[in-house]
Amino acid sequence: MQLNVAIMGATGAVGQEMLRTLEMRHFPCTSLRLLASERSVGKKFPFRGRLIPVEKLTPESFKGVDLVLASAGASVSREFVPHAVKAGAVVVDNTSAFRMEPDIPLVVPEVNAHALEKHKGIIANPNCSTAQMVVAIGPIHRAVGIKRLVIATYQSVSGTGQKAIDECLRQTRELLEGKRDVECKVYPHRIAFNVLPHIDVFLENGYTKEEMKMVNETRKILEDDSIAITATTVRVPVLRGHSEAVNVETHRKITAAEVRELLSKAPGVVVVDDPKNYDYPTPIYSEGRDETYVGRIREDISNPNGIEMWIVSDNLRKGAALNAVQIAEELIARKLLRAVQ
Ligand code: 25A
Ligand code: L14
Repeated sequence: MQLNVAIMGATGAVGQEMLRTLEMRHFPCTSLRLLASERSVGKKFPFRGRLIPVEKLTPESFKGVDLVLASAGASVSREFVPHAVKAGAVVVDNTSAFRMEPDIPLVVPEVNAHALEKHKGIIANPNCSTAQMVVAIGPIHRAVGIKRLVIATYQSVSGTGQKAIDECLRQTRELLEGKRDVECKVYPHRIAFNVLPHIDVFLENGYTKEEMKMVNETRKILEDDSIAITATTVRVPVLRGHSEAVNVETHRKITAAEVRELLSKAPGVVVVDDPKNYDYPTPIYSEGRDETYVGRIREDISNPNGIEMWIVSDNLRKGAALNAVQIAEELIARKLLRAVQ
C-alpha cells in the first residue's frame, strides 16, 4: 500500500501526538509531511528513525498526498482543507470547522464507523470531551435508550494546546517560588491552583461553545436528536486527561451491575470500579493510554432510571490523535481512501 500522509499543525500538542500514534500503530504510510506555520519551519521531528523537517503550510502542500490529518485550529482548516480535497486527499479534521455540516460524517469508530461510507473527502473528528463520552455511553444508548444527560467536565489544559501546558507549568512554578502576580496569557484568569467554569467562547444562551459542542456532537454521533443534554465544561489545572461526571437517564431501567457488565465488553472501554480498594480512574492514570476508563458507576438515588458515572480518557489520544488515526485505519479497511480503491 502506497499512502502519502500529511499532518497539518504537526508542531502542536495534538499534531505531535499524531506523529507518535502513527509510529506506534505501524500506520501504513510510505511518506509523511509535517505542515505548520512559518514559525516552525526549521524544526525537525523523528519518525521511524528518520528526522522529518517541518514545511510551511500552503495551498500547494497537498500535491500527491492521499491522507491529511488536520489539527491547526478551525480557521486554518476552513482555509486549507478545501485545497487538500481538491488535490485528491481525504482529510480527517480535528477542529470544530466542519463537525456540524450535515453531509460531513462526525465519527468515533467504536460507535458510528458506518457513517464513514458517505464521506465526500472530509471526515470530522469530534471534540475531545464528546469523543470519550460517547465511547462509554454509546453501549447504554443501544441497550436501553438514553433520555437525558447531565454532564460536568474537568478538562485538562492540553486541550487548548502546547501554549496552555506551558502557561500552567510556568504559573505553578512562579507561585511555588513565592511570586504573587503571575501573567495570564492563554486563559482570562490564573489556571494554576484554580478552576475555571469556562471553555471556548460564551454564546448568547449563556452556555459556552464547548458545552454546546457536547450537546450537538453527541446527538449527531448517536444519531438521535431526541436526547436531552446539558453540560457545564470546566478547566482544571491538570496537564493531560479529561474527566467527566455524567448523569445518564435512560428510557428503560438498567442497574449499575448491568452497566458494568455491558461496558466491560464494550470496545475501547475499561471499567475501573472498585471503590473499596480506592480503584477509580484519574487523569494521571489515563495519560498515554488509548482506552476510556469508567468508574464510580452507581444508581442515581434521585431517579429510578438514572445512572451516575465517571469517565476519564487522555484527551490528546482518544480525544484527538488516536481517534483521528483510528478513523484513517477504518477508511483503509473499508476501502474508502481514494488511493487504495
Ligand atoms: O480552532 P479550534 O478548533 O478551536 O482549535 C484551537 C486549538 O486547539 C488545539 C490546537 O492547538 C488549536 O490551535 N486543537 C485542535 N484540535 C484539537 C482537538 N481535537 C485541539 N486540541 C485538542 N483536541 P495546538 O497547540 O495543539 O496546535 C496548534 C498547531 O497548529 C499550527 N498552526 C497554527 N496556525 C497555523 C498553523 N499551522 C499552519 N498555518 C497556520 N496559520 C501550529 O503550528 C501548531 O502545530 P505553529 O508553527 O504555529 O506553532 C508551533 C509552536 O510555535 C509557538 N507559537 C504558537 N503561536 C505563537 C508561537 N510563537 C510565537 N508567537 C505565536 N503567536 C508554540 O510554541 C507552538 O508550539
Ligand atoms: O473543539 O481548549 O476540539 O480544551 C477542543 C479543546 C477546542 C478547544 C475542539 C480546549 C477544541 C478545547
